[in-house]
Amino acid sequence: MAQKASREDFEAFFPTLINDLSEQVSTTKLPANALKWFQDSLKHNTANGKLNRGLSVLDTASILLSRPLNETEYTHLATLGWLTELLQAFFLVSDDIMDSSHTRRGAPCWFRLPDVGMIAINDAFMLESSIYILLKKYFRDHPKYIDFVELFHEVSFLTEVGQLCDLLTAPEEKVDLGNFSYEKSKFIMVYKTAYYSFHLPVALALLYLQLATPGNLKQSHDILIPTGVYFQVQDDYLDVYGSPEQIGKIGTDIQDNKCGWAINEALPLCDANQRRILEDNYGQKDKEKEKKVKAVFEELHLKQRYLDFEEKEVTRIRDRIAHVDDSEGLKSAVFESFLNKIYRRSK
Ligand code: GPP
Ligand code: MG
Ligand code: MG
Ligand code: MG
Repeated sequence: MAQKASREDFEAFFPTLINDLSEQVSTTKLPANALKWFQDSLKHNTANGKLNRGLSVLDTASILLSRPLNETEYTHLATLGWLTELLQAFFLVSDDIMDSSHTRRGAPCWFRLPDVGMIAINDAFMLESSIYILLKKYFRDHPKYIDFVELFHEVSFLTEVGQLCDLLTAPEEKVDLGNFSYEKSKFIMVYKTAYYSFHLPVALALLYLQLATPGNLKQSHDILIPTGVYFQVQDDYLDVYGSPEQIGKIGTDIQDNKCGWAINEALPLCDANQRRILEDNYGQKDKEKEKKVKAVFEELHLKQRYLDFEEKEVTRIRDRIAHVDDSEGLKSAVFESFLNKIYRRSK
């Protein structure tokens, strides 16, 4: 029987990796304050998250093996899990600068800390580089070492493509709602979120266990990309409707002129008056204008439309999961486990 990874055990594992990275960076004989800075950045930027990506690497492997992991497997897979969390930390530190966000995981964004500022850009680079230092340390002799490296590089690139489109469809001071569409928002969601959040953890587990085949990677991709889009729709919904206490961050999408789920859901439903209100108030750094946009969303019953979307989409994904072909070692429980982690989430 598979075993669900414990969050506490997984968290308790991270200090080992901080030690490894500290040892590695100490070979440069860097000043003590710089070493401490790097350690603080590693801790702050990986703390208080949901850890869904990291835990999914462990859960996926245990499901694929149909048994609990042994000690070596746990060490290796927890390391791979933390590499997905380091990738996430790299993206979040950068994304918060680009989105002018204020809080993350219930605390000020890293770049908002008085002593940090734009040093955060270099910290983000170091979080990313840490992935490859640890990959080399633990997996240099693994038969799939180069596949791990390529997977991280490719998934990073795809995420950056998604982020580019997210930013380009949200120019500051140039609001043009005619520029938005459901197709654009879907593209952004697939690339900026789904690959690194969903495809990556499962692909890592498949590679580690040497079970990856072009067939099962494709199948898993075809389920996990729609799951990732569903997850980003939730993120966009919570940006507007979640409370900061609940989601750990203050929503910025309306003020940031983002081409996300809510505005794309609203646009085809608006009458001329509502459209004008959105044109006049969307995408401006002004709380009152943001409220006016939210009032139109309310009139259009976006909350209910979200709940309907969620049920329909989850039924569609579950149907795909039910048709998983397990002849190449894949198991539908891998995807169920992932979906259960996010279904009806409120944070
Ligand atoms: C989620 O966007 C996507 C990312 C965090 C990936 C960022 C990619 C980079 C290459 C930096 P979001 O802005 O909706 O996330 P959040 O709501 O958490 O700020
Ligand atoms: Mg953001
Ligand atoms: Mg963003
Ligand atoms: Mg968001």
